[in-house]
Amino acid sequence: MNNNLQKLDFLNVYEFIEVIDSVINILQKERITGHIVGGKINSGLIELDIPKNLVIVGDLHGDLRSLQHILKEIDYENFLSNHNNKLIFLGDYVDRGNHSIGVLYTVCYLKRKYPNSVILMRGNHEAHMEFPFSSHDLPLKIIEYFGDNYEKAIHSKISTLFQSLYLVTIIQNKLLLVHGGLPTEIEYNDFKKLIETAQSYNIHKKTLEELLWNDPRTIQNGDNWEKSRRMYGKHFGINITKKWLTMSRTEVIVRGHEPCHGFKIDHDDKVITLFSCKEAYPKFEAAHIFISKKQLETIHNAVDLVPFVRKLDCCIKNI
Ligand SMILES: [Mn+2]
Repeated sequence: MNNNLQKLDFLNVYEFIEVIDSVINILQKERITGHIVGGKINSGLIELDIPKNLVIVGDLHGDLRSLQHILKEIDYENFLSNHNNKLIFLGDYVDRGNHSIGVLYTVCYLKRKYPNSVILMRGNHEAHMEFPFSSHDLPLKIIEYFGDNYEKAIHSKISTLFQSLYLVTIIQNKLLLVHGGLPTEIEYNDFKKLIETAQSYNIHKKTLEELLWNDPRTIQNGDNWEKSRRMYGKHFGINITKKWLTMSRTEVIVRGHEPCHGFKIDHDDKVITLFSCKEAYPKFEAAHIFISKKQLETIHNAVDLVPFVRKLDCCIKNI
């Protein structure tokens, strides 16, 4: 592992702020130019051609060890040096685990060094300003790590970073990636219009809430959605999934947001949930997806993706 990523225990506040600042600048520039190698950007939406190789990482929740294992497993320096390869994070970098600061630093370090290869998406844990909840322990971690003096300044920078992260990634004709789920009150084409006409990064708050907080479920009463047991968001049904897949001309939804044994499949094999951390969820398993262009071209549903899900235990044995 690269030196800068190894000595995270000695990370100082200036290094941390510097990397966060750089990534804010990169993300703002990406939105202004509307361009990333192999794709185009429209505010919170990225549309990519099928990458040469694609890695997808789900929720990390401050689990630096799992993240480092994944990076070793994919030989990240080699992988990311080719900007036709993409490493996409589905969000939820922080809270629950012990190393939120280390995970945040690492993903930002990667985005700064390999801006065209790394895509950082936004999870509900990166939207505590809009949708506050009690398990948001990042402010405490900032104090633990850097002391009281910097908490406000760092927190405000991190909030700017979070608001610049991507909400939906489309891999042309194949995958739609989102942290939580699909909105029930708006359709994909209207979402696209909303994104295209948005003057700022803000989109309708209800839509943002659903993208970050929704979960796929079988809805019993034949409706398109039901109330969620979470504080925010809804359960969306298979009809919503089908509608969004048709309109976005993709075949599978890839999302995070729920602990599972590495992955789980919903909605007639049209939705796969990916989970990539273990520290805060010892009863569950961590995994990531690694798939080449050729392989991705043969994918038509979530079951087809399963051979390309790599569980963390396999990675640990291989190191
Ligand atoms: Mn989540």
